[in-house]
Amino acid sequence: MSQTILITGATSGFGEAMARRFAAEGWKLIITGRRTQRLNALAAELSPAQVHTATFDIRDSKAISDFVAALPEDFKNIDVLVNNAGLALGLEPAQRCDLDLWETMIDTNIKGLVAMSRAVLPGMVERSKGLVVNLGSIAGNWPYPGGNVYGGTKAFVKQFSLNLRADLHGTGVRVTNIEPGMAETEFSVVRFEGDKDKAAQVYSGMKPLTGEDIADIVHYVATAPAHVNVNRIEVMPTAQSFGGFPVHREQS
Ligand code: NDP
Ligand code: 8X3
Repeated sequence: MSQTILITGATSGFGEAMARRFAAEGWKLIITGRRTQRLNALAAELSPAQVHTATFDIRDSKAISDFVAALPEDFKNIDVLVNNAGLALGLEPAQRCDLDLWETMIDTNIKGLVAMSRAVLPGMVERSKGLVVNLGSIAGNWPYPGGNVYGGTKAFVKQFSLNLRADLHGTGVRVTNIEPGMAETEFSVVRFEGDKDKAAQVYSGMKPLTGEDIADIVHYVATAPAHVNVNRIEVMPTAQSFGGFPVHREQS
């Protein structure tokens, strides 16, 4: 019998690539996002794969619980939940940031992910089977200028993932945090409020990760034997590494 994967944020980037990958491997898909047309187009493209689509804003916790309660019988037993929907907004230093943008990141990357996990976990625990894959980021491990609240949300996602493991001890339910570096999706277009040229500059002259790279990793984690729990995977493009610590020197 084919397994069921729920992927949030499947209208572009990682989520869309995961949907294609898991459909090709014969999984049943539940795909979500705010852009209905894109979800429908993806479902049509993936036919004859069994795909259930749902349009809602991940920041709306009532919409999440209603969505999970109303899942069709065929899709109720979720084997894998990928908490992928998320975003970065801006790259300004903290003292100049727009508080609304900070709150949007917190509501989406933290509160949305937490609410979806809370809605799906009871079924997994009842069935003694399941996997939650969270999309963290290198930004949750390493500070960088302008990363402020985005990095803070991803540090939350990492620690929440590890704490879920502690709570789920003995239930058979697995949890993995995926922590990618630079990947070319719509991520930077969103971060720079639709400025495609500015977004393209981020990846200019280097080979970034792709949605397919992340889909490969998630597929590996999801198909590892039931006794194997991958706690965390941090992955970067080869062209990206680490810098030193900047020192501010006083003029003499
Ligand atoms: P994209 O912008 O391409 O995709 C983001 C997805 O999230 C879209 O499908 C979008 O759907 C969905 N989403 C955003 N806000 C909401 C919302 N309020 N309600 C419902 N869905 C929402 O970016 P990526 O694929 O790159 O990002 C996926 C995840 O990976 C994010 O959590 C991101 O932080 C993380 N990540 C990305 C990296 C990168 O460099 N690209 C690196 C490390 C982590 P819609 O707009 O239709 O609602
Ligand atoms: C996205 C990667 O380095 O832009 O999470 O924060 S980075």
